[in-house]
Amino acid sequence: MAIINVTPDSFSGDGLNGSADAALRQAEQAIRDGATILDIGGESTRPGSESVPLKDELARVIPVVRALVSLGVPISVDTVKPEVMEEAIAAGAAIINDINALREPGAIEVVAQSDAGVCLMHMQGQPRTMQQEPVYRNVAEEVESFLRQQLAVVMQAGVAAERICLDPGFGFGKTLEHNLQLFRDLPQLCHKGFPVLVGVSRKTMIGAVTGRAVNARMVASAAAAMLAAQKGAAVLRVHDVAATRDALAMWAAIDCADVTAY
Ligand code: YH5
Repeated sequence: MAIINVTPDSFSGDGLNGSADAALRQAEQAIRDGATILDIGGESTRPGSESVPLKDELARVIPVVRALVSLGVPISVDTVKPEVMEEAIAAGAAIINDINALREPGAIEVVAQSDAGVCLMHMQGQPRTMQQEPVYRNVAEEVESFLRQQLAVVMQAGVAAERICLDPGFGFGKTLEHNLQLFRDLPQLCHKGFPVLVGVSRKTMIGAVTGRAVNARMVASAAAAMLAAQKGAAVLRVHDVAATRDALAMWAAIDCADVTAY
C-alpha cells in the first residue's frame, strides 16, 4: 500500500488542479514500483496535529480519488470523517482506512451501506494529545481487545468479516517500548483470521531506533516492513515502495515466501 500525499491545493492559475496532478504522477510511479493499493490522505494525523476542517479535506481528497480511480488498483482513503468516506466511495474508493476504527458517529453506517473494504486501527487517545503519556498494562492484549470489540460492533452493523482488515496502530498513543513490544507480538494479532495492516514507514519509532531524520528513514522502514511481513502482516503501508519491494524480494528468494501476495 503506497502512501500518496495530498497537499493543500495551491491555485496555479492555469485551470489545472496542481495537487491532483502531482498525486497522479506519484501514484503512477508507486504502481511501477510495485504498489497494489494506493492510500490517499497520508500524514494528516501526525502526533500533535489538529484536525482538518471537513470542507478542506473534501477539497483535497476527492479530486485525487477521481484522478486515481482509473489506474486499475484499489484506492484507499485515510479519513475519520463519514462525509469524506461517503463522497470517496461515491468517487470510486474501494477501501476506507480509518485510524479511528469507525468510531465517529455515522461512519459505520456509511461503510455498512457500501461494499467498501475497511481498515480498523487501534489508537489510544486523540492525535493532538495521544503521545503525551500513553499507558498500558499489556499493550498487545489491550490493542487486541479493542480491535475485537470494535470488530463485533462493525460486523453487527452489517459489515461482513471478509471486508475487514485490522491494524495495531503503530505510533498512535504508544511509546517506543509499546511500539516495539506490539511489533514483537504481531504474530498473535496476525493469527486471528483477519488480514493485518502495518504502518511504520518513516515514523518516530524508526527515528528513535536509527537516530535518522524523517527523510533518511527509507532503509530502516523497508527492513521493518519486511519483518512485519515475516510476522504475518498482509498489507504494508509505505512511502518507499521500491525499497520495500526489494526487501520482500530478498525474503522471497531466501525463504521461498510468496511475496506476490503483496
Ligand atoms: C497507520 O499506521 N498512519 S498517518 C508520522 C511520521 C511518518 C508517518 C514522524 N495513517 C497509519 O504515516 N493508517 C497513518 O513521521 C495510517 N495505519 C493506518 N491504517 C501517520 C504516518 C506518519 C506519521
